[in-house]
Amino acid sequence: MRRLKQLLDTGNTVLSGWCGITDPRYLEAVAEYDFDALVLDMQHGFFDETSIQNAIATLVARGKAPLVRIPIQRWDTASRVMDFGALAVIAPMINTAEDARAFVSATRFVPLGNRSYGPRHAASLYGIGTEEYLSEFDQCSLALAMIETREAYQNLDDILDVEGIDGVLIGPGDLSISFRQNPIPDAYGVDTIDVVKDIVKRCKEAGKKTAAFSFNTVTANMLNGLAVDIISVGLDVTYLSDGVKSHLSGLDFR
Ligand code: 3PY
Ligand code: MG
Repeated sequence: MRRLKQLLDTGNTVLSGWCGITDPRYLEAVAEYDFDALVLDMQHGFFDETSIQNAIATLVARGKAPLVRIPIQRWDTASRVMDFGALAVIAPMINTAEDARAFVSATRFVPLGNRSYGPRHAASLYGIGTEEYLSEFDQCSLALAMIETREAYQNLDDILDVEGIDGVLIGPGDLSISFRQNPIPDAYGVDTIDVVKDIVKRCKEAGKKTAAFSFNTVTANMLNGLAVDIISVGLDVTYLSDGVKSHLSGLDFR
């Protein structure tokens, strides 16, 4: 539970994968690789309340930090996945300080928020008592607001000012869609790359953590050059398709 915080506090980049496929055997296979964390995606991925519990437990058993992206404005789910043991909740489409305050209210205990008491499962998952969990969890877990629209960018300082927001996760696809007003994304393209750099810079100035999604090692290395704290590389569909591709390439009969 404390490793994610330790990595972040010591300035180490957290390397994450990204999964929306819920089968535990599949997650076990991904968790064998050199990831510090995995994002479990309830927004565009297939996790429901049952599969997300199993997935979180699967990752905790393998020493990987479970980071959960909830569907848009599902504050009930934000609290529940923390009760299930998520170490970060990622809220998509946080566009205003009001959105950010609702997010904090669901993910923080008093006095910062109004998270309802129910920590027994998470505490036992991490092998600690509920009191220890309560005294530590607010320090060990992250509320990450996704900045992925022009409106969110315009309101960035107000969002960062909300106490209890630990940092942002940049969604490069939606950000480009919003800026270009074109449904075909151009992640990290010419229209938004300077915006991405500015988001990272302003977060750092505000003392908040930065996280971002990347598709491949080229964009991941670019993000590392910007000193982004949590970098996710690829997603389950590409892990699978690249694996299949590598199995089939080199056959001399196709
Ligand atoms: C985006 O790029 O919009 C994301 O949400 C990352 O998955
Ligand atoms: Mg998005």
